[in-house]
Amino acid sequence: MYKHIFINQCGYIPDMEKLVTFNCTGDDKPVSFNVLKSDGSHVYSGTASKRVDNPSAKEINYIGDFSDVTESGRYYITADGYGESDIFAIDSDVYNNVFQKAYAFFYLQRCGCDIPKRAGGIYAHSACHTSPAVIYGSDRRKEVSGGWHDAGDYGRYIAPAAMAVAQLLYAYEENQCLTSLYLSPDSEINAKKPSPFLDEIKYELDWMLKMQDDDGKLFHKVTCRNFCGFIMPDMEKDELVISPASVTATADFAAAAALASRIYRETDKEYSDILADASKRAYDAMCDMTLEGGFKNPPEISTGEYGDVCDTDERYWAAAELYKTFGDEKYKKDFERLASEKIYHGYGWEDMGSYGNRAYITSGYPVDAELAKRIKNSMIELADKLLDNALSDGYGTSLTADGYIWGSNLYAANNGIHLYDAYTLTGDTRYRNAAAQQLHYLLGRNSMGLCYLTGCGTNAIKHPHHRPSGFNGRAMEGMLSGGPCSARLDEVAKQLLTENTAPAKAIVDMTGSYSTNEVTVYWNSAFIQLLAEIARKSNN
Ligand code: G3I
Ligand code: 9MR
Ligand code: ZN
Repeated sequence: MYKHIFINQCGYIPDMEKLVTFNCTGDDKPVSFNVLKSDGSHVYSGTASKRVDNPSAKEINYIGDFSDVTESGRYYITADGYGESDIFAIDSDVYNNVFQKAYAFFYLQRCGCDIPKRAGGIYAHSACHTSPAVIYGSDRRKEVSGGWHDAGDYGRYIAPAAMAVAQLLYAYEENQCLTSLYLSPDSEINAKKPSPFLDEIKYELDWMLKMQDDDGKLFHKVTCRNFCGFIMPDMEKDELVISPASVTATADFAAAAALASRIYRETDKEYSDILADASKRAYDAMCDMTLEGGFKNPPEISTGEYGDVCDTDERYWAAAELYKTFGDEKYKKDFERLASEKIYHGYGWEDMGSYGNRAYITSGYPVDAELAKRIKNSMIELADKLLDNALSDGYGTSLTADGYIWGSNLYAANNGIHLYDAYTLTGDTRYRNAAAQQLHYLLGRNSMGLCYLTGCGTNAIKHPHHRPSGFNGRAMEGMLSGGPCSARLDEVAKQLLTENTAPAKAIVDMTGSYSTNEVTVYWNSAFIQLLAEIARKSNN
């Protein structure tokens, strides 16, 4: 049955703001609705009177508020002429299972080791991509096994890896109540110190360390020359090639390793020192590097490019992060010089300024108070724009109609993080509420009525562009789909979507649609960081 009532299918923490969206297909007037317990007993009546003309979904929406329902239980919402919503739960631990699944994904993306049947189930495989890779343009070979497969493909790329590591470490810093609940699908990992959560991130960092050349630079990526078919990772036997070093990879690694060095310092001094040394060597190498126009795929290589014409925000992040960890004056000077020209923002793989802002304004070493203030104001200004968007959207998303680009769900999640930053800076709960709305959007309160995280909620994505899922005919659980992309950039999207398709509905839940329905480790990391922030106990 077609749905007209939209909520977060994974549910709500009791004292959260709870909003429901009605897609008006009949009379354009406020909607009287009821909240019922799953046994049919009535608990609440309300009227959805906030009317929104929604150009992103090409709908008229009415928004209702049922925040007053706070008792733990299972519920659904009904309204005359609109039918029934999905069943959802209200409970303080409602996101624990969602978190567990979304994080177990990283273990299942591991490259270069056996994923045994007892841990991987149908996604088990033997150690993949273990042969030494040839360095592009040379006869040299290098052992670079390990790390996570990036996405639906089996490439391993440094820029998005650095982003994922940073976001997961932030999640750890911000909500250890949640991250300490994590249990790896591989029970042997659960004995690892200090925690299975940090052990998973170390798996990626160990690989990133191998991607550093003797001169301190970071190779951009390691992949086969082309994407393989829909096979399991241990079936991809083509030669591995290491692409040339790039400024973005080198700067991103310097930054992520500095951040990690700080966090592992408390629990594993030796590892922290290894990361510190590698970080500083990468930073020094970066200072002497330029790469006009950014990394471009060599002609023989057609895997993900992760090109980026501007590497200043990566240098900016590196300078701030190394200053926060090591305190050397030169990093401070570098950051302040770049920040005096422009304050950058972004938690993406391409725009990374926000990581730098975060490091600088939370540094334990002395900072320029006036600059720190300007950065904070700029962060709040960005959040104000996002808050405005969220309040004017029928589903509370911060995306505007032109924001449904490749990986739009990443931008929804990251905007939630920007909003949460403003909450941290000001204590104004409007920002936190709007941040939470981004989570609700991803988990079902959207015009597709889809839970964009596989294996969760009542109506989740079932056919993501993900090779192990496609090969087995069953979606791995806990993966965030890229989400609506109105540009129609793959054959399936071209065939099934039209120019008239509403931007927020430009998604095809079919394996072939990589531009709307792929998954990546860095979309999941954004989701996990947002979840960790929203589920913080100190919020409640
Ligand atoms: O930066 C521009 C922005 O200025 C403009 O307003 C906007 C409007 O179109 O586009 C922005 O560029 C987008 C770019 O990502 C940066 O975010 C492009 O449209 C968009 O097509 C591009 O998509 C990237 C895609 O690769 C194609 O290059 C995705 O972000 C990126 O996640 C994806 O990465 C792939 C890897 O290559 C291979 N592995 C899977 C992975 C996920 O699909
Ligand atoms: O599977 C690939 C996916 O990870 C990438 O994001 C996407 C865009 O670069 O490309 C996918 O691979 C497709 C290739 O580009 C064209 N032939 C079909 C491949 C998917 O089966
Ligand atoms: Zn592999």
